[in-house]
Amino acid sequence: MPDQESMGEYNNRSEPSESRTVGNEPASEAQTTAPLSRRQLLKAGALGAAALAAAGGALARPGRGAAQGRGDSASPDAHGGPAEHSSHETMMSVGDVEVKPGSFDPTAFLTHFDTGKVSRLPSGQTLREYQIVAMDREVEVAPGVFFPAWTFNGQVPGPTIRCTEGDRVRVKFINGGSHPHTIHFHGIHAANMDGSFEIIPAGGVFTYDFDAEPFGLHLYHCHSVPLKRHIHKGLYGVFIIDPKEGRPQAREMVMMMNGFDTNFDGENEIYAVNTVAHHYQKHPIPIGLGEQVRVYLVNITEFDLINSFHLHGNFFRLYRTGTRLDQYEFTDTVMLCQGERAVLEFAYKFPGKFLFHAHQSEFAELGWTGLFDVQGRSNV
Ligand SMILES: [Cu+2]
Repeated sequence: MPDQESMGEYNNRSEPSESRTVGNEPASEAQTTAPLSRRQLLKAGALGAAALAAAGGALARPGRGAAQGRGDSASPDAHGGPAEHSSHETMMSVGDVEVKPGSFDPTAFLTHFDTGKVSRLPSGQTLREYQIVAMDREVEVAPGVFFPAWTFNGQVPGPTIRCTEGDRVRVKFINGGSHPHTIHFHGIHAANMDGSFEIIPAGGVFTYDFDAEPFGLHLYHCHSVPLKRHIHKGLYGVFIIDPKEGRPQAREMVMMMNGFDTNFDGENEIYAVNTVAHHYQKHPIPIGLGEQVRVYLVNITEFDLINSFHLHGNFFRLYRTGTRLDQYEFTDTVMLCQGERAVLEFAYKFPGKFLFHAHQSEFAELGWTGLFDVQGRSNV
């Protein structure tokens, strides 16, 4: 939900390189397509890549997705008309974001945890060292839709940092980006390790050094101003502090709910968990029948007040912020404000494909939808 007054200032910033062109495409080409709001896009009933690209305005780039898009959704005058497609077709973007060597793979990200370089301090305390480099990088957030992101280690979200309560965490931050950035970790630490005031200029280096506490599911993000810009550009990641006694055995995965304002109008045109719209709908997450699953769910979505997660055919144990092991809620939907997070635990009783998605229908249709593929023979 944009704040018109502040968004005016936001939109007026003078950075033609990112608001008018992508790569080598001149602004004049991009401007031949009238920008569509995300609501106009939904009215059109088409989430083909070409329609998304049109909504992205300057960010549209002809490619696999656009080439595979239906001709009618590619035509600008089709957008205002009635929906002509079946609901199955309109629920998902057309085409796929190809995972190439070195590019972001949401499937790999889902279960990748960076536990750092481990050593022991003279005191006996475990030391975990990490390196995070801020860099500008274009990210394909839907087929043919490229977002000029600011990233941690070249990916959005940044790497999932994981440690155990009581560890010493040392993060060397190198600002290889084109703007001043910081890393603000959620947690209990000294004021000068908070990443709020020590802004690191482009080319600068800073080492964050603190004890990991409290255990739970946290996050980190840039805290330079304007904050909403630095966050929505992609400078965020998940920060997990495990309890010393651990959590029960489970198949673990990280889901960061995010969105992308691809035409810089102060609203998101694309929604996802882990950046790529509909990725887990096109590439369902396989889990075993009866297998214990743990989802580390974090909401970083900018511009919208809340985001949510709804699980089909099941209920989950909900541990808010993951800071208590003995207290949970049993539900099938959770709503989180920006920066809020929750640990979700469940196991499936029936095999088959089950949706999970934002319970805001609009977010779900603009990319925030996935599938669990529950594999196994039912004995129920
Ligand atoms: Cu920043």
